[in-house]
Amino acid sequence: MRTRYVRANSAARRLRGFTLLEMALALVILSLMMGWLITPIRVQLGLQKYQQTDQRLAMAQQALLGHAIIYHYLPCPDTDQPPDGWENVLANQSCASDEGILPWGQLGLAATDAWGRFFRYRADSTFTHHAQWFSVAAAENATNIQVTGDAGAASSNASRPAAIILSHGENGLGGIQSVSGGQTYAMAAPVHIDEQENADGDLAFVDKAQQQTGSAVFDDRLVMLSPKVLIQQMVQAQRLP
Ligand SMILES: [Ca+2]
Ligand SMILES: [Ca+2]
Repeated sequence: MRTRYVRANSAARRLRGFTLLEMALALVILSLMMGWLITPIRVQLGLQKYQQTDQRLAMAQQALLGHAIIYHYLPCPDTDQPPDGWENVLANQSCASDEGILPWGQLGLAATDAWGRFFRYRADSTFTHHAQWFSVAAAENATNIQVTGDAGAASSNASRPAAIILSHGENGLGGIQSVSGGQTYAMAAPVHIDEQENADGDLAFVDKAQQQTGSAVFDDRLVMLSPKVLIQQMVQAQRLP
């Protein structure tokens, strides 16, 4: 009787031990599988946000063209703090500043990129005066804004757009974050030299593929409005001679 009891007891213990080992193994396998699954999902979500941001930038570009065709000038940047989505124009009909936030409300666009940060917008003053409309000659000679592939390469073949719209990318550095309830806060300053160029408020910008230099990341997204395209569209719409 006693022997049988001991045998049965040890068999039960062995069974219990085996089950625990199995459970541990199952947990290890499960956590590995979760890791494999979650990583691609994370990558996919990241890509989706870039795609969404690129779409919004393309729509903003079209909206600027449409605005120029209707009103004969580009809108001024929104320079309110916090931004309200509407341009800031001075009494003399010029812009309060050539650079600020894209006036999304006025253009009927989404307020921010896919990460919830407002789009930076700079327009050449040639194209933004609300009373003195630009001529074809003035548009062709507008060379204020310079977009290059890398900072410091401004002398070699810079593009000279009429305006640029910029998303500060996934890291958002140099941008303004929109928080629900109308709250906003400034993001930290950029680390990458070319992101610094995009956030310093001057006439030079950098447009290139994502890049990591040490711990500094370049992930900005930029679209330009070409003066040529602008003139072409306005002539077609009979808004320019
Ligand atoms: Ca960035
Ligand atoms: Ca700059």
